[in-house]
Amino acid sequence: MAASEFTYKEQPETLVLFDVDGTLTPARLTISDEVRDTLKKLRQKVCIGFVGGSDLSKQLEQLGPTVLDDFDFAFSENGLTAYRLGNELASQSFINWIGEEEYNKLAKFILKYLSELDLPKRRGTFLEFRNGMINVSPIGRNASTEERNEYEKYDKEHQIRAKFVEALKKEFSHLALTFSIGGQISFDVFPTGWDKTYCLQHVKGDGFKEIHFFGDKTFKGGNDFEIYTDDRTIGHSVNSPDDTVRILTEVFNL
Ligand code: M1P
Repeated sequence: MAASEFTYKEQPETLVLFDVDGTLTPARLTISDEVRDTLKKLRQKVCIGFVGGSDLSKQLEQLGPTVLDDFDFAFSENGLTAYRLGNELASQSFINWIGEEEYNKLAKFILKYLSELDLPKRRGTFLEFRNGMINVSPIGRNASTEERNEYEKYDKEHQIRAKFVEALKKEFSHLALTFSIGGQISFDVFPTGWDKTYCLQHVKGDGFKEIHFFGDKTFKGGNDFEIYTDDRTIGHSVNSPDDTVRILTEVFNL
């Protein structure tokens, strides 16, 4: 049975979850009025939530300052930071899981590897420490949109991130870590299983009969793959926010 807070909706037992970058917004940019209006209409019919790899501060920038009110569920860092109707839910942390000693070794290895890379440009924030993961960026998270696009091309050609991930996998094979290249300039590191399927445990108690997931990185190795292929979800693969709007309009008769 649907939770009482959702019974005003036409289909309170349906949840639709969205990836952020490439699905609701262009990579690292803001949501358009068209997507916002579509989500408003959709929310009258079903429950909606986002599940992003980034931390909440990025989603506040991209989806707007009222993001916690605009979605029934807000999942940052794959659900390691989680909100239901604006209230924060209990969660775990990466540092508690890995421990200071192993994290030190990991951070030292990463910083050394980064310092030895030949790159045309470097900006700032190469290692970002988050609640549920760390994020590693060879160019640095302060890169502008133009610098991001340049780096992405360079990375495709030189496989910087792919080689980095291979080196980390080799060095830290004793830890159950997953390395996920989800965006343009970085990769995420988190305990295996703490991918986007992690957020599904937060909606278990709400009695959903159907959970849809929309994402763009649904291919093997992409950070939407696990939740897109999970038995608990109906997956929709999209190639842009426009594509998301098109499919939503069709599937939910908006
Ligand atoms: O949401 C996808 C990814 O978005 C960002 O990636 P990048 O900065 O490389 O484009 C990051 O926040 C990353 O953690 C996240 O998985």
